[in-house]
Amino acid sequence: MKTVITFGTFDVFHVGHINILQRAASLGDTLIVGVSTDKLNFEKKGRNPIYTEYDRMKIINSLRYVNLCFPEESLEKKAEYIKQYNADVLVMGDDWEGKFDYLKEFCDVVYLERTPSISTTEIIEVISSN
Ligand code: C2G
Repeated sequence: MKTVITFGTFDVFHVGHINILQRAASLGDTLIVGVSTDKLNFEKKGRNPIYTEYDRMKIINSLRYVNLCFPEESLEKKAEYIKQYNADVLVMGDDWEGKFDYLKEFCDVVYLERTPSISTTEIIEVISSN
């Protein structure tokens, strides 16, 4: 049995998120998703997500190819989460290419291509300009 783990904010959930989660799930038998907390997001991006962490986790939890999701409290805790959940593979979008190679001592690290032409930031910009 192979366990895959991935992380993200998944704010204003869109098809790019679906695509990466589906591809991540297809790399193993179990998919575990760490969802960034509102606090972590504020530290990373200087703004709060549109959807709260509770709603973002509820959306991720409702996907049939996600087996479990948990709050990701710190970017630096990835090694801890990988060990805690016995993950065999870490999947990240290629916007993070190379950034998590140091975790290769704990599991395989795979970067998947992002879906072009869609992002939470662009969706927010389009909505607020209308
Ligand atoms: N993604 C994608 N294609 C897009 C947009 C996003 O494949 N068009 C992927 C990202 O590469 C990421 C996942 O969807 O793997 C979640 O994206 P974000 O919510 O933007 O994640 P981020 O804020 O980068 O958080 O510990 C790492 C962080 O939690 C990652």
